[in-house]
Order: sequence, then C-alpha cells, then structure tokens
Amino acid sequence: MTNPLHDALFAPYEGSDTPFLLNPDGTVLLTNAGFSAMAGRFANTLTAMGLEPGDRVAIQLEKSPETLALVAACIRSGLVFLPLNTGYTEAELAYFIENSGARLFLCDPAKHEALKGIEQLARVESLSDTGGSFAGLAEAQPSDAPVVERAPDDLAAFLYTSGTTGRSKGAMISHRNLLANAQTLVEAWHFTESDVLLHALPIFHTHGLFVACNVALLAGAPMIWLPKFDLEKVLQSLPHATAMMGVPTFYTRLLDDPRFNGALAGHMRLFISGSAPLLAETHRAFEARTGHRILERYGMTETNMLTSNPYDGERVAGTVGPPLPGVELKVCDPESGEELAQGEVGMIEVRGENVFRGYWQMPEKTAAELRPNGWFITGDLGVMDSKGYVSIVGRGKDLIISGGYNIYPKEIEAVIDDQPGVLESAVIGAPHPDFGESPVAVVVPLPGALPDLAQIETALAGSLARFKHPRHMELARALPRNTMGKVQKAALRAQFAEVFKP
Ligand code: MLC
Ligand code: AMP
Repeated sequence: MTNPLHDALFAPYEGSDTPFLLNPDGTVLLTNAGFSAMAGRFANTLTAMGLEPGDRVAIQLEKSPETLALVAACIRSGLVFLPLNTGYTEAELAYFIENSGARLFLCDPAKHEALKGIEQLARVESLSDTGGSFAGLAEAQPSDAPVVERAPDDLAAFLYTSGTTGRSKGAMISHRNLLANAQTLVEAWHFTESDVLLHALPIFHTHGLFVACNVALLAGAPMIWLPKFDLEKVLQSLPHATAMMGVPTFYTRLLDDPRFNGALAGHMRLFISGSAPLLAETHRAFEARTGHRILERYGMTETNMLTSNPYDGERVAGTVGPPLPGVELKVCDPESGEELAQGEVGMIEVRGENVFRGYWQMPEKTAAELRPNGWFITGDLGVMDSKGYVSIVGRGKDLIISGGYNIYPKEIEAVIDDQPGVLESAVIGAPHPDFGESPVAVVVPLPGALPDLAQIETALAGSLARFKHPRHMELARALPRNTMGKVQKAALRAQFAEVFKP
C-alpha cells in the first residue's frame, strides 16, 4: 500500500507519544498519537459521508490542530483538499466551490449559518478547535482509518491563484510535487527531529501549509502552533524554537519592537523569509539586531519553492539565491521565450518535479503558462548573477503583494467600475510600511457625476475579502494613458509612491 504524502509525512510518527504541536511556552499542545487519532476519525467521517478518492474538499477554517488533522485526513483518504483564505466573502467562496466541483465545504462554526447558501453547491459542515458539526460526526468514528492508495501523480491539493485577466485558476498539485519539494527543502535548510518550527503563518497558502508544515512533518520536527502572527506570542515562543518561516511583514514587525534582540533569538538557528520581497535594509537591520542573516527564498503556488539563499555560504541581501537542487531555472526573453545571456533581465521560467500539473479545467490557461516540455512561465522578471544568484527585479504580471497575500488589481477595478457614477478606475500597489505594498484606487467619474467613495467601499466589502480593499482611494479627472491608449500604471505608481509614508 502506498500513499506518497501519507507515508512520508504522517505514517512515521503515528501512535508515538512524542510532541507534535507545542504552545508558545514550549509545553505540549498535542502529541503525534493524539494528532493521528484525530486525523483517523476525520478520515472515517469523510468516507462515511460518501466522499471518494479524487473528490474535492473545500476548507475555510481558522488555523487550529483540527484544520491540520483535516488536511491529513484528506491525504489519507485520497481526497483533494482545497484550502481557502479565511477572509474570503461568500461571493468569492461560491466561485471556488462551484469551479472545483467540491462535494464538501467545511467552514468555521461561527459562519455556518451565514454560509447556508453554499448548500446549493456542496454539503456544508463546520469545524473548529471547540467543535462544529463535523467534529460532532467524527466523535462516533474509530481513530484507525484505512490509507487509500495513491500514485505520485495523483492530485493532493487545489490552490486557487488569480490571474491578470479572468477568474481564479485552480492549480492542481500532486503528491509528487509536494513531496519532491519538501525533501529538497529539508535537506537545503538542514531540518531534523531536533528542530522546533515556530509556525505563525496561515495554512491556506503554499508558504504556511506546504513549505512550513511539510518540512517540519518530513523532518519529524514539532511545531509551535500559533493561530496567527501575534507579536506577543511570537516573542514568547522564540526561546523555545529553533527556526521560523515568515513573510517580510513578520520581520519588520519584530524589528519595530525593542524587546526583540539577539538574546531572545539566541536559541534560533534559522529565520527564513519569502512570499514577497524582503528589503535589503530589513535584512541588514535584522543582522545588526540579532546577528542572524535572514535566509530569503523564492517560490509560488504553482511551483512550490524555486530558489533559496544557501544555508552555509553567503546569504546575499536583495537576492533570492540560486535555484534549489532539482529545479531548473532560466531567464528568457518575454516575447520569444529564448534564453537570455547571464546578467540580462527577463522572464523567469522553471522546470522540475515541483512544478504543478496545470489549471483545473482550463486547458488554454495551462497552455499559455506551462510549455509542453515542462517549462513554467512564472510571470516574474529576474536576473541571474555570475554566481548563479537570482534577483527578482519586477513582475510581468499586474499583481500587488500585501503582507504576503496576492491581490489582483483587475478584480478590484471590476467592482469599482460597476458602481454608480464611475467611468473607470485603476488600482496600483504603493509602498506600505507594514504590508510592503498596499492597493490604491484611482476612480474616474462619468461626465457630470460624483461617485460616492463610501458607497464604493461598501460595495467592495460585500464582494471582496478585507485584505484586498484599497487603503487609499481618490477621484481623478482622467487616467494617464500612452499613445496606444493603455493606462500607464507606472506613472500612477510614481504619483502615489509616498501615499502610505508614515
Ligand atoms: C490582514 N489584513 C491585511 C493583511 N492581513 N490587509 C492587507 N494585507 C494583509 N496581508 C487586514 C485584516 O483583515 C485587518 O482588517 C487589518 O488588515 C489589520 O489586521 P492585522 O491584525 O494587522 O493583520 P494580521 O492579522 O496581523 O495579518 C497580517 C499578516 C498576515 C501579515 C501577519 O496577513 C499574514 O500572516 N500574512 C502571510 C500571508 C502568507 O502566508 N502568504 C503566503 C502566500 S504563498 P481591518 O478590518 O482590521 O482593517 C506564496 C508563495 C511563496 O506567496 O513563495 O511563499
Ligand atoms: P503566489 O501566487 O501567492 O504563490 O505568489 C507567488 C509570487 O510571490 C511569485 O510569483 C513572486 O512574484 C512572489 N514572491 C515569492 N517569494 C518572493 C521573494 N522572496 N521575493 C520577491 N517576490 C517573491
């Protein structure tokens, strides 16, 4: 019997009384045995509901041990899990559930009533660390569950990523994709059973779920399990941890607190940053304060991790390091796809076992980004230096990254453009001291009209997750355009470069 992810991540510690999840003071929150019993009960519950291998399970759950056990249960039962940002509105959720054909949707008990409408699309149950209807059903189930056989190329997860145009695409991720990358990262970052990973990331994205959890699980390292990045709890946890993974906002928030210093980080061996650019000045300030050089790496949903600064050897601020073992990376002419000479800026293309299997039921979008010979066009513009270190210098895609969350301007513009009195709008990212970048909306009225910005905010609140909302919005007579009539977003970025400056 084989099930690649279950066998590698969960089977080795099943039934063991060793610590699995820890509290911020280092005490045990859950043992491996406790976790596997929970995951077993959940797997039996999923099977008892009639779910079959390959079926999709959509999850919008707060971060708790139960959420991770649900993921483990899906893997064990051969189901494809689809984790969703806890901030998504009902309108956003309905799209993902309908598009993926998910048969089951699990939400937080506090939202169960409000999300009843989803029942038209899928069965709805709820789960949290304090209960929920799914937890109720699981109580009656035995803790030992069969492990469903899976081949390496069978799908394990769908993660939705938006695009510059059109609706979100479901990236199909296989057992092989996840396992290959986890093995590479455990080795590259020297993770062992002796580590304790400080886990403060959300687990509905690649970073928190696949990079952080899978690396810790594969290495057999316990995790300090924080529901979110809570500065007090992170400061309390650091003396009990050896490694942390975070987005740049984690590091700037730590640096903003004078209690954070070298002594507090004295037990740590590794700080890793990714998902958004880490400013070289943050890297330097962190080293000056703690003596640690943050290890920056680069990846994306469709590919998992692609490059990493070295564990031993020079970690160069402002770069994302060389390609990881098993990852091929080249910098190409964005138009022709021809590989460019070393030192030239171009489109980053990648290939390897880590690269996803395509977008769910979107063959044209898959063909546009994933070449038949396996090279994936990342949409990131980069350059490689003579030592093989990659720097990300921009994005070929119209994307804003706020605190590690991706925001696609098109989605916001579409809502604004639909509001009374609006002719058109443009959304750009402006530098933000906490989130790195944050959206700014420029709204052009119809002739003679005066759109109500408060009403536009209400409309945004009804349709888009809070983290996507522009933190600055203003009216303008017209948008800057080039001679071809294309909106010059670069000019707007320059105009609003200081709008969030403290
Ligand atoms: C929360 N808010 C955000 C936000 N997170 N707004 C913009 N950007 C964000 N990232 C909103 C909240 O809804 C709240 O709204 C307000 O901002 C203040 O909340 P907060 O308490 O300050 O935020 P907090 O909960 O502390 O969250 C900030 C954060 C979090 C940075 C800690 O967003 C986070 O953990 N980000 C990590 C994202 C991540 O894991 N990305 C990986 C993607 S995978 P209100 O109503 O109060 O105004 C990927 C691939 C790869 O990219 O390479 O890894
Ligand atoms: P996502 O689609 O959420 O997986 O986001 C992936 C994108 O995040 C990449 O395509 C990059 O644009 C960006 N990204 C990830 N890591 C880094 C990094 N270290 N530096 C700069 N950008 C990054």
